[in-house]
Amino acid sequence: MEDWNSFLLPYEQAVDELKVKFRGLRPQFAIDNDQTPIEFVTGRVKPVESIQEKLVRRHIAEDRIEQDLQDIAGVRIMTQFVDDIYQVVDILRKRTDMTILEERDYVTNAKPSGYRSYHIVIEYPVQMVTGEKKILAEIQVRTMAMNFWATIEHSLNYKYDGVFTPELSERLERAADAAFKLDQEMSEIRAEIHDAAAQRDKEA
Ligand code: 0O2
Repeated sequence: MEDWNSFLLPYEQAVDELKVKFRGLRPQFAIDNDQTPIEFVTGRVKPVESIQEKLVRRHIAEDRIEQDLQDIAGVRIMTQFVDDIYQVVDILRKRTDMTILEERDYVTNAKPSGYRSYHIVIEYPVQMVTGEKKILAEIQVRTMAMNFWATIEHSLNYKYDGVFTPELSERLERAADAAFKLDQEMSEIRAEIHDAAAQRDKEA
């Protein structure tokens, strides 16, 4: 690639726009006093070094990068509860400012590492000075507990690449299961609180 800076410009624009759009959904829930399914939103453009590493690892030719590398623009939506993930996915499916190309449900089907998240690949139009440019972006929707695990596992994997013994991988996988159990417990607690509140209102 001759000029990474200009190549990455539409991706930077897309990440900035998507962050604003998804963050903007939060106050809309607050108006109706509804619990917002979106806790916080982050986004990043994949660093050039990671792009290059992924091109090699996935045997992608540089002239196929725009079609074959789906996560140069990446946005994460964090939720409180597992159910909220699917509520967010439904909201995204109804949007007319992006087209969903692919969905991967690693929430129900965790990766062998223990990783859980809902991945959505979208085609997103960015208005450049030269006209419209459609780019691919990946949206990852996950609970805060899933994010806690994935963030730490990712940084350990990156820092200590190649020294993961099977025993350490297994411990990380068990830690991911523990995070998921925490998610399930929080959902059950919420359900019980809802039931108790409904009962109290009925009796009042
Ligand atoms: P970064 O730094 O987050 O950008 P592949 O990349 O080949 O594994 P694929 O098919 O391209 O997989 O896409 P997939 O699996 O839907 O999404 C890949 C991205 O999901 C990763 O991007 C991570 O963000 C996240 N991810 C997937 N598996 C794991 C995992 O086991 N642990 C953690 N922490 N994150 C995971 P990158 O490019 O790896 O990294």
